[in-house]
Amino acid sequence: MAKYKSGDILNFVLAGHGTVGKTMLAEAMLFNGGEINRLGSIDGGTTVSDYHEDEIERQISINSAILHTTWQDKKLNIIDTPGYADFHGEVQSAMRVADFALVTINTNAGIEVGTEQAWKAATDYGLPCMLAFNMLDKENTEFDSLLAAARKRFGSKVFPMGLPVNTGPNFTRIADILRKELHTYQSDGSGTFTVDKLPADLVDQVYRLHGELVELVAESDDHLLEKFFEQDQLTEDDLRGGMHGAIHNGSLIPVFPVSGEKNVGVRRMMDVISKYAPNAADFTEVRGTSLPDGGNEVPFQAAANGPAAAFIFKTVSEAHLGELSFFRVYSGTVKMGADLHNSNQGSRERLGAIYTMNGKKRAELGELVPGDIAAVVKLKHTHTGDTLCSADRKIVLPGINLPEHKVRAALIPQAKGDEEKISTGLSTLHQEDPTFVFEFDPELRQTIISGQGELHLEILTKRLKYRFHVDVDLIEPKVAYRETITGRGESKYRHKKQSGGAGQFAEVWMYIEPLPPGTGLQFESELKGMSIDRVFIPSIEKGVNAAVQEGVLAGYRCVDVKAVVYDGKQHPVDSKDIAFQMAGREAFKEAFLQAKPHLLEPIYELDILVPEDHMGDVMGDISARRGKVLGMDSEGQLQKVKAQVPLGSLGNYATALRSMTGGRGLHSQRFHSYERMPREDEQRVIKESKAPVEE
Ligand SMILES: Nc1nc2c(ncn2[C@@H]2O[C@H](COP(=O)(O)OP(=O)(O)OP(=O)(O)O)[C@@H](O)[C@H]2O)c(=O)[nH]1
Ligand SMILES: [Mg+2]
Repeated sequence: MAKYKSGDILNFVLAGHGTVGKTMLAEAMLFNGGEINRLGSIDGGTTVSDYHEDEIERQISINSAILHTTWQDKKLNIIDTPGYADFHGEVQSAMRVADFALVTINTNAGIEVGTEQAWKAATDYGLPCMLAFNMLDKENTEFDSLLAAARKRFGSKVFPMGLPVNTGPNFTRIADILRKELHTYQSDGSGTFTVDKLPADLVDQVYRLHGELVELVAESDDHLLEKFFEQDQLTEDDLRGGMHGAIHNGSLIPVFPVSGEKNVGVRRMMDVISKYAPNAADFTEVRGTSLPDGGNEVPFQAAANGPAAAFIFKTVSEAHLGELSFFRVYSGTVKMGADLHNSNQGSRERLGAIYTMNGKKRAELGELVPGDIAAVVKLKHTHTGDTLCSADRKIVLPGINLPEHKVRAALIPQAKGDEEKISTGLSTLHQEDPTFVFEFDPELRQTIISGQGELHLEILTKRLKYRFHVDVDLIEPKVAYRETITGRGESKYRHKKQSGGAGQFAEVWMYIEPLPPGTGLQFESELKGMSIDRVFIPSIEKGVNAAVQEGVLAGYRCVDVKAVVYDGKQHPVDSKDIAFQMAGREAFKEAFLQAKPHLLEPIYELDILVPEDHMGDVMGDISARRGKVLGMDSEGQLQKVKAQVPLGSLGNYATALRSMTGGRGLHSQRFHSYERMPREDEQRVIKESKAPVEE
């Protein structure tokens, strides 16, 4: 029998901007719950969460860590996510399986771009949120102004569950709004607190806030609201009874004043979470697409004794253990050895050993009820984002909201002959982490990998080295320019070869004209009379196609051109397919050069999120990159800039933006269109294309 019922399981994500103390807060929760007997530290590289080598070395979280502890007989499944923007995919996959988000904010820094990202990810999945105002043990923290800012940004439902009394290095005291009492925590990090009466100067404020909390909770539910109007208040029982629903439906967004590092306020936060936060039994209606009919998602009821459905939200490869697939059970009871169906791959999977994890520490688990999260080893065909289910009810659960790619690089093997190992490595890594993709671009003749940021790509190449034993370099990819024309061009090209062997003869008369953008190539014949045998038309077209692929000006594909053959000549013996191919190709090139040709460059559209005080730098940089700003909008306390920038001057924009804004800016980018290049840049590209190629 599973130890916990669905109603005893709470799944939540710790998310927020980078280095706001999420991992330390998780550490404090594990310590308070008795999972560890001392608090680790980031400096010492000893936290449960950040156990990977890269994380210890850089002192940031890179992977989300799946943790759990017990508090008041509830199982808290905590997913500690990285705040560094390159790893936002980890936040998305964690939110996908969580039931609520604990968005953590560094009280000194206020609402940051990572706070906004976390909030957006949570609301996109429809998750209720709570806020932890952290690091209150730092000098000069301003709890009140952050509270005001958060209410302005996230609404008046944002409500403090406590008021910090002595913020700063000696932070130990919090006035508790629900209980109307003063809690004084031990300063030794043990996390325990003593209870006292409120100090006289806080009584009024705390009682007033308690009253406001009652009103907020009453407003969350019609039945409670009626009672509230009748009695002009709620009983303490009604208040507590209503808290759960109010948090669940977003009518109350509790704020917890804490210091994770000093373990102050954390126990009380855990109390409130385990008593009132949404639990797995609140989500018995699960949506999925049934197979084989497909179509719209349909709701079905989760039941511990019903058919199984589980979602794989993360895959990691651990030394000595192999692939670990993290999953959440949505329906049915899942056991080791179970035969399940992978709906995404259409294959069968037998579950290996199931573990409940705390960072790298694992314990074997017999079975899992709906709502619980665990890891299973050595699945054969299952990847991140897949659904495993009973063969009697085949469904696909909704996938992960993957972030757009933000950086691209060309991957160059250091040694010849590694191509196959690299491609196996890349596909395995992509199956584990779908926020990066790779493809061989036949036009550029480069393997292009796209991901979330430079660090993301760097980590991937490190994984290629350690797991697949290949060394690669990342360089800036070539740019796929295009060639087109703005005028009409004509050519009468004669191809003639008589020296040695069989002769070749063909003459093609051709004109070309511009077509609207996005049309590509159109080839037509307006041949009249019998000057050229019709069997040669496909030969001419083949030649034109070859010229279009090879490019004329600088070796890039020609687009938006109509090529028309209207006359020509042939020879009774020497005219043949190859001769007309050659003539078609050269005629096109000649006509192209006369038709006012020019280069087009790919333009990318960017959405940039930055704090107001960095707007000047960001806008200046956009124009230095030959970009144009299309518009601005405020998004909470940040500015959102929409811009278009030529890919050729986009460089590593993610990194540039990070250094321009001290890590407070974010962007997303996508291809927008091809546009004409300025003359000067065009000449440079043409010149570079003529330069001898280094081998
Ligand atoms: N003073 C103080 N420092 C803290 C607190 N919590 C964390 N820190 C420090 O802040 C730094 C970042 O802490 P982490 O817990 O790694 O922050 P994080 O949000 O998990 O960071 P990422 O996962 O990399 O986004 C470390 O140096 C911690 O020691 C706190 O409550 N008070
Ligand atoms: Mg962390």
